[in-house]
Amino acid sequence: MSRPLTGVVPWPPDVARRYRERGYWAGVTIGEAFDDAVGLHADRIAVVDGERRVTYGELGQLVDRVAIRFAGRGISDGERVVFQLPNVLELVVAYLACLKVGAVPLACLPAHRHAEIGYLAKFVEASAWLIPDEHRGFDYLAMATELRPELPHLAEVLVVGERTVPGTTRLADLLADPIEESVGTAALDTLRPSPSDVAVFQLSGGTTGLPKVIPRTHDDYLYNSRVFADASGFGRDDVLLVALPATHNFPLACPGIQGALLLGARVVLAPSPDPGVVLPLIERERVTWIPAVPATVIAWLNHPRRDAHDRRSIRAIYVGGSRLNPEPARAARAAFGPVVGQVFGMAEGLLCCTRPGDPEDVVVETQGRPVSPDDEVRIVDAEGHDVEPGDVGELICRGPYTVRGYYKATEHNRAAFTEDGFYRTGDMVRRHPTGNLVVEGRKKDLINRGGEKISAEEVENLVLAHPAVLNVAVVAMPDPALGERACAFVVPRPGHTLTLAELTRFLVEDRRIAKFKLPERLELRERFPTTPVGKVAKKELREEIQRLLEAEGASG
Ligand code: OOB
Repeated sequence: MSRPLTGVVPWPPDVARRYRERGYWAGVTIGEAFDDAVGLHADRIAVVDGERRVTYGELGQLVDRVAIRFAGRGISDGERVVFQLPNVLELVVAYLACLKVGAVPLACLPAHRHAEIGYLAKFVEASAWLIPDEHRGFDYLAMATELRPELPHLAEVLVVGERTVPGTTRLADLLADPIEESVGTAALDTLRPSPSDVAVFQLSGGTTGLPKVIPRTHDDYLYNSRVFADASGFGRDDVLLVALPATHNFPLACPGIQGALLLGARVVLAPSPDPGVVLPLIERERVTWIPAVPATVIAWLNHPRRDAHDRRSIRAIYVGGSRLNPEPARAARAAFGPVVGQVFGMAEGLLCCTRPGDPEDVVVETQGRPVSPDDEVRIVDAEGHDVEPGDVGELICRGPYTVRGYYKATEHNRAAFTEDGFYRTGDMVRRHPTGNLVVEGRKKDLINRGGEKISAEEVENLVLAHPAVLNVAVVAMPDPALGERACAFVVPRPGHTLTLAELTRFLVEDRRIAKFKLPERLELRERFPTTPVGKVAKKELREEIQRLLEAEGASG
């Protein structure tokens, strides 16, 4: 029997009952749903990774073999596993293996470094960590060796690749372990988690000093994939291209790898979203369906060899993660055709998308509408009252796949959720006359760098530790390619100064944060503008950097 994790906020019993009665929560685990797909589609190709192609039958076997070995090492039954793999077959296998035995993947990214992993692995008390030996020039084994003494719960470091260091195990060697398979398979049945258990820990874009962990249950996350597949017209004959980091909620579960593999569809893994990688792959694999962020779609649009590759197989390019403005949306539809749609989603739950066949204007001007009939969305003012129809307000939401609280965050949950369980998204939206939502901005203090979310407070806390810094404010500055990048305004200590190069060195070498969080511009000031209550007036700083950039653009 599985033991439920403490620190998870459940849905109220009457609400849970309703979701079950209405069939949203099917009462099966993601592992069982995957097994059903294996049974139905054994000979179809499930995953393509470079030259490797595996059928559902083969994938099912691989997953079971890894699941048995994981269980044999205590990686089961609510234990947490840090996932930090690039887009490779082993990630898919290990993910499904965890879900089968009730181990909970923590959806970290290869870009995370000592600061993020050190904090998160400790916070969730992870007992295992999955890494490549090396990826994009970074030595993950060295990071593991360094962090390990700080992580008392960490029993296993599993490596995809050739190299190991003492205390780490190659995933391939684990598979070679001789164990009685029949014993193992019987064990799998006893390890099956409950559908209401946490299946996966997703990560919040984050607006606070420390990243927040989002518990997604088998019931709700399975529904997340299925209902998004329905709304966006994804089916078993689709070929999904995964070029975004695979553990992110969008490529993982909307409908993502998970949705595709429950339906008998095919997943094609791409090592990066670069047009030089993606465009030939679309042609070779006859890709039909692509989750993308605006920045990558714009890069594909502008690629000189864009039209050199056959892409007539594409039926859908869903763009989201950050705002796709109407102008690039029109350009994308002009280049790729009416296959381009929009998605506005969040790791906390709620998913909105435009629908196949929606009129051009709706697809270009809105971010879609909720995918479940039981998604409850409200647009409210600062007092929590509904705004007038068509006015801008904060989006709050609840529903059958939107969490009721972050993991082990009682204090923060009081602010992030209303008393009646709505999640305060921090996104400022308005309702389009068609009923769709238009994202107009946000209230939360983060920078959205081409879909990668940077918590301003998190970076500020790190910058403040620099000896030359008296005060800091990190704000978004507009960027033509990524939408936004981070700019750090700094008030130096008297007699000190600071350069961007030194700040970068400090954050990378001393504080060891993920590179995408680095401020990309530094502005020194003697003091900051303040609001009437004495807080740093970030709005003014954002306007200031925007004016500066415009002036530089005009003169340059
Ligand atoms: C997706 O998930 P997260 O958790 O990385 O980020 C969620 C936040 C939203 O609250 C919003 O601020 C922003 O990202 N966002 C958008 C957007 N899609 C997401 N802002 C403007 N326009 C959009 N289309 O980003 C995510 C999760 C599932 C599917 C797609 C994206």
